[in-house]
Amino acid sequence: MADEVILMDFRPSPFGMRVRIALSEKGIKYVYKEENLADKSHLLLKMNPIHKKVPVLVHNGRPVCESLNIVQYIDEIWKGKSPLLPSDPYQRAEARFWADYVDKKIFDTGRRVWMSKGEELERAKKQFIEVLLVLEAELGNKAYFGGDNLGFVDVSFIPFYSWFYAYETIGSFSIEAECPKLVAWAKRCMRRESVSTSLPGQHQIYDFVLHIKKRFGFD
Ligand code: GS8
Repeated sequence: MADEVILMDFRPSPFGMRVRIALSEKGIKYVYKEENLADKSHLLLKMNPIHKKVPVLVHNGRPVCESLNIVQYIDEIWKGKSPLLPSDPYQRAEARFWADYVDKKIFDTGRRVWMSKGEELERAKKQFIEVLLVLEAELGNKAYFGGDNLGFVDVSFIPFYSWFYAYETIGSFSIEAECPKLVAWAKRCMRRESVSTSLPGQHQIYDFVLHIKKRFGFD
């Protein structure tokens, strides 16, 4: 029986983008279901009753939740093509550490950049750049965080590149000026079809962020 794969997602979600990239790297065909997060579907509430969030991967009727968990699941189920996690247990632990670092730091510090003003914005920008510089140091001279090939940390982090223009425009700063090697890495990732087709355009994300700011009264 052929696998039935459904992805419940929301286009601007960096977490959903991770899953789209992983599925594309593995060459898996799937049904894409866009969620309206202001009016969540019955299916989403049923498939992710604990967090009620996207992304959710539904594989042969069974839900898998939380993006990093989903990417690991995809890597384990479809082992043959484009391994994302290293086979060595220590390197695997390191990859999970850095993906967790991205998870804990980027979304929240980035959100402070686009939500705040004045001194708070200046503090947020400084902190955001510090986080990016830590990641740039970890990348070092490698082509990808995964070495010669795109790996788990790359898949976890690259979705946020689609948010860079929004952070930069709202915060009036240049990420490329602060972290040139990281931006070169991001452009390298973008040359891969799995990445370029999974990320929305940076201007689309910027418009989305402006819309959110207005809707929640942060503008
Ligand atoms: C985060 C998912 C998430 O925040 C993961 O999958 O890695 N740790 C989770 N999803 C958001 C959309 S992206 O900002 C979401 O579904 N929000 C709906 C809500 O909070 O009600």
